[in-house]
Amino acid sequence: MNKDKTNINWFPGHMAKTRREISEQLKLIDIVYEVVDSRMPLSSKIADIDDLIKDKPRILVFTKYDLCDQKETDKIVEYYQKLCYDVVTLNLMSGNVSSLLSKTNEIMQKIQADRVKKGLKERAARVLIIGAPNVGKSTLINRLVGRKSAGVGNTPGFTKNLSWIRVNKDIELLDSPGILWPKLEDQEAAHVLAALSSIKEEVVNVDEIACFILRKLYELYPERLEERYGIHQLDEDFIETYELIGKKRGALSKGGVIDYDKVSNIIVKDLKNGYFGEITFDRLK
Ligand SMILES: Nc1nc2c(ncn2[C@@H]2O[C@H](COP(=O)(O)OP(=O)(O)O)[C@@H](O)[C@H]2O)c(=O)[nH]1
Ligand SMILES: [Mg+2]
Repeated sequence: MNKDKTNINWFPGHMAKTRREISEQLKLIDIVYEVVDSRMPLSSKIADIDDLIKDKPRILVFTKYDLCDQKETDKIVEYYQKLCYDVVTLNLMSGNVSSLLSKTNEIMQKIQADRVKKGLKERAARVLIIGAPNVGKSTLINRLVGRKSAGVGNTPGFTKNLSWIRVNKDIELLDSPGILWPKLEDQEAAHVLAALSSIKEEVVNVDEIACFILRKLYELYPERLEERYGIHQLDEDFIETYELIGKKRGALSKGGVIDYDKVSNIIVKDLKNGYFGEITFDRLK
């Protein structure tokens, strides 16, 4: 079993283009919703986001709050609040986004006052959603918009027309979110992302991710490993561990030997399906 971490180095070529497009769109935007996954708010946070959005008002939206270890995630929420971020935690499965809407209106009041001072009319808040793949951007858009998915008009003058969706009388949303990538140079974060499925399965080695998950659970939630697999300790090369899990879960190939590939897949799927309970893989340093 290869227990060493290889380099996850997946960096799509169109990143520079996306950043340029977002920075053009920002001129038309009042507020940015920066979306992160509550199970990994640090690892899923976009690289160099502050350079990109500068002093544009922003709400840090923690999605999947229902899936996280709230005690640990709340420490990270508080960390950002101390840095003067506006933070909202959401369970998008419940569909309740009222905390985000009221925070948006709160921020917008100041922007409206500034507009009026400049002799401009008040208008609906224009919002752009940005975040890494799989953090819940599309789900958030659907929750905000509900069934009213019709565009509310185009703003010409850019390479492509932007189309806005009306959330309510106070808020309009740019119809497509900005997809950017976290700092993959941080290999710990890259592995957390891969484990919690923000990086496509084709570009990561499933054995490696499975071993990373075991190591992480052993470090942070050892009792969950014990509950699910009856494991009290990890061995150096994971062979005994795999044998134990394989036997417990019936991952045998013909002839009754443990099928290591199957075991890896079981571990990755168990995490994906929430069988280790509510977990948060990020910790503040
Ligand atoms: N349990 C739970 N699942 C969520 C939440 N938000 C998103 N998801 C799930 O996360 C997955 C990725 O969401 P999606 O909106 O497609 O992410 P996007 O790639 O950022 O657009 C989907 O399976 C969603 O159902 C949430 O708050 N709670
Ligand atoms: Mg999407």
